[in-house]
Amino acid sequence: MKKSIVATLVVLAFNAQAAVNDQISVADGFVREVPPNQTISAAFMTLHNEDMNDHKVVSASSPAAKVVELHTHSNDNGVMKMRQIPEISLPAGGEAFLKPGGLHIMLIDLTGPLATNKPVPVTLKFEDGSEKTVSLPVKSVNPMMQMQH
Ligand SMILES: [Cu+2]
Repeated sequence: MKKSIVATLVVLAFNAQAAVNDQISVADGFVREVPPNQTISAAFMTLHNEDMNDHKVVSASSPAAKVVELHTHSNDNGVMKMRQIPEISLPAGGEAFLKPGGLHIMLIDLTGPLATNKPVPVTLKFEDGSEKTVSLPVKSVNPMMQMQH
């Protein structure tokens, strides 16, 4: 009897430590509205790591796009360029800001037109394999913030 209680506590403690998706909260998420003939878009959000350990997003997926990549922007001789990155760092107790002109989740080969009344599900995968799916509204973004791919 006592043994099984100990075993249960060990399992609970392990679970509490293991699931990164429970430590990460998502706010202010949206997907950029694009013209119906455009096949790429991007998702933006603020990720807050409530844990005392560093974590990271290692990949993302969405039924709205055939290819989903983690991207950032870099200034290449005055020209802002996007590039794929292997992960998005989530510092302990800190935030990662995914916003136009910075980090973003690239939606490539959209499977259909985006609609402002149809939220887009985006699934984030963390380094422990746990996942978090958020439903993001489609919003228009200042055209000046459009970036060349
Ligand atoms: Cu991009």
